[in-house]
Amino acid sequence: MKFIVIVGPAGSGKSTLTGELASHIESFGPVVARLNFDPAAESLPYDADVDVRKYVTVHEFMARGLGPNGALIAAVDSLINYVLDIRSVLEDIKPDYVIVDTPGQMELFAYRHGGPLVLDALTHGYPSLTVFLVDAIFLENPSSIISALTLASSVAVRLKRPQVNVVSKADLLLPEVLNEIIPRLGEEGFLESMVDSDETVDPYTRTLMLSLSTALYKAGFIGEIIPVSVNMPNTLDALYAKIQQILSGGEEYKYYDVISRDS
Ligand SMILES: Nc1nc2c(ncn2[C@@H]2O[C@H](COP(=O)(O)OP(=O)(O)O)[C@@H](O)[C@H]2O)c(=O)[nH]1
Ligand SMILES: [Mg+2]
Repeated sequence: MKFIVIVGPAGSGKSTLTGELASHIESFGPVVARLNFDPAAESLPYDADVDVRKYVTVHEFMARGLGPNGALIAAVDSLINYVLDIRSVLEDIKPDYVIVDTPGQMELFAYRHGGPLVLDALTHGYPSLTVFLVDAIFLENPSSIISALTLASSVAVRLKRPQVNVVSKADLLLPEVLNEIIPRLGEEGFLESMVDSDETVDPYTRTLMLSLSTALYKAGFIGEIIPVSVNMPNTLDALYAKIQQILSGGEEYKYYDVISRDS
């Protein structure tokens, strides 16, 4: 059993990718379990094999007086009580992969304790990785690219497992972004050169953006960013290949795409 944890902001395509990637992987033979880990999900575009809403829903916390956001946080925190049950249901299914569809409230994973804690408990003892989704609409200019990648890096340092960064809804990308910008993001100095040529930013913001770009590059964090669209099966092939490459590496797998470049 290997866990593929899909994380990303609300609307970035996590639930859709969970369903489509599961079917895609199954078409090659492996058994895949779809785990809905979002207690606030209204409807899902796939049949969940395990659904946390069987154990907790945001509605019961809202009925106790919490607002929607507080209720979700409390619901995710309370999942710690059910993780053993969920693991044993999964162990009975005996899947090769479990795809975990998470809530879009990024604070759960980027700041709060509960998100990483329940994911650690869920995946303990099994190989796992994060697939972080950046919505195609956030890749329009250097500042949105940098802010998306810094959010991705916040998640990586909190979840502490290998992470594949994906641009979701790649079918919506302008051809020049898909063909000329994304493939070059991992090149030394490329993001900095985009920042330099952006005349809309003031000097302070430019300095901050350049520092962040260089830091993300040096940490090997930009590496490869995989464009994925559920409407383009070849992109699902590329994502599955990357997942297999990382998860088959056992203890030896690389933390990110590329280990720190100046060491
Ligand atoms: N064009 C396009 N739309 C997508 C893709 N993946 C998801 N969507 C749409 O994006 C919206 C949000 O998707 P959803 O999976 O619910 O996002 P989540 O909130 O992250 O779970 C839905 O309307 C999906 O149909 C994609 O690859 N291409
Ligand atoms: Mg969803």
